[in-house]
Amino acid sequence: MSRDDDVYQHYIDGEWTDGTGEETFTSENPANGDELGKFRRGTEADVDRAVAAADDAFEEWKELSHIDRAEYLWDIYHELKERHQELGEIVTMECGKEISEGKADVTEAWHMVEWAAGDARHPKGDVVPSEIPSKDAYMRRKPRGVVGCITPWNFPVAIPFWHMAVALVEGNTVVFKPAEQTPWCAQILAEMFEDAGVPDGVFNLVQGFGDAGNAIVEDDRVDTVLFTGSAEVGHKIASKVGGEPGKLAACEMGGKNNIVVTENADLDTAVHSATMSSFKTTGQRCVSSERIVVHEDVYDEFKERFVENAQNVAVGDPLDENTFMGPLIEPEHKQKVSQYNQLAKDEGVTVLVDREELDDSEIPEGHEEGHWVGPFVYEADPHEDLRCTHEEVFGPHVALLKYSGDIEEAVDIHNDTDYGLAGAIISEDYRQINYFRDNAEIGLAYGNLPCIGAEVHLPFGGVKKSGNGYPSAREVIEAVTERTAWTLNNSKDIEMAQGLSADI
Ligand code: UN1
Repeated sequence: MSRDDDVYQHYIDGEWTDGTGEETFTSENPANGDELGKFRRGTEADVDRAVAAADDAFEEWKELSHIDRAEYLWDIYHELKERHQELGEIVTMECGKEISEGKADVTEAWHMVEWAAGDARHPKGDVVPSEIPSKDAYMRRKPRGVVGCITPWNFPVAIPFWHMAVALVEGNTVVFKPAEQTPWCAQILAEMFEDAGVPDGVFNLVQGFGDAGNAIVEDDRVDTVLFTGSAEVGHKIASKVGGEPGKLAACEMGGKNNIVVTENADLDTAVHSATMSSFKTTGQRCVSSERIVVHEDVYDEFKERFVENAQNVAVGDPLDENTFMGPLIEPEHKQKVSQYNQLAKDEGVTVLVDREELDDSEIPEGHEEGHWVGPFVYEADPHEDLRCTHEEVFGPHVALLKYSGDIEEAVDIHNDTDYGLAGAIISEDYRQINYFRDNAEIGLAYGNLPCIGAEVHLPFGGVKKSGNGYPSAREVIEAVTERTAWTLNNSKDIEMAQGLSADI
């Protein structure tokens, strides 16, 4: 039972529990305001119990083989696949992404599980020739211990598995604090861990807010903190944990991502890629694009076609397959997006599309309480230091920035933000494409594609303000394992590297 008195509980040490707090909170469907469930709000004491359970469980869990640990995850993999439609709809109901995205979230989760569990059958570690022929040297990985996973609402199934799947297969135990906007999805994941028979304490769920997340970050028994979310919170976590010897944080944060469209770009590809990058998930991906940098030779045609798309993309019920954009996640976020739209106007940009307030006729019946907003598109001078073109909005708020020079100028404009997560170039000239690949300051770079839709077996992370290690996908192994450099002497003589004398 994950519920008592209609309030969902935490999952700690293999048990569903109310925890110590009195407070509860509700999850609401952002498309219509319907209540989806009531949840216990976790306290520092609940985190303390969860970390203690994870710490105890680590001793036995780390002794299992990778293959045995992966067995539990294969069960979850099958369940994710079997329940694809149902879970996709739950993702859509809880976070408002249109249904194909809700289902893709679940698919991405099982891809991550498949990657991590499949990897258990691949011997890992490097055999490195020693400079002394009688010595063998190699690198062994060991789990770090307790891993705290703090995840965002916009990929409520995929990102928890980005964090947890590799961590668990490598032998770590986990304390999971999901975003307070999507506790229902987290609850279902916890039930999957219970159903799979994962040993008590290996996986723990504490529902709640920032204070619970902070308790994870501050707990000395937590060895690694994995965080995906806002730059503001990520920077605090990185600096707090960075000050503690032996503890590690890997944080993946936001972006102010660009699409560069050069003078020889295929405009069908350009308009298609920019529309997807800017408006899928209603702009609420950390890889969403809010800046389109377009060469003057193709600017007018690109603008006309992109504006037409922005005026016409279907905003509406995310469970309807014809919808392109669902609602924003919550009223506070709608207010933030609206403030940035106003800021752009105050900063003197030329507004091209303003669908911030949708017509009543666009709002589906029964969805009047949704947090609706449509695209907002404007043109601005790329060389002006405007807040609206440099700060992350996390919404369908897009600047068209015209340039007239060569690819170097386009990439300079591209790099002129504090962030460095994702970006794309649309060009038919391989020299321009290669220049972008080598000089764009980002972790995820795409050619002739949208800048969304990364695959789990590639590294996922950014540079500058966007990243501080990789809490996800393929590279997460670096954050959840220790490396031991092991050197064994096969001779009776002791011979040292670097010509160091072994005489005593
Ligand atoms: C995020 O942007 O918040 O690359 C995560 C993508 C997805 C993950 C996005 N695979 O669009």
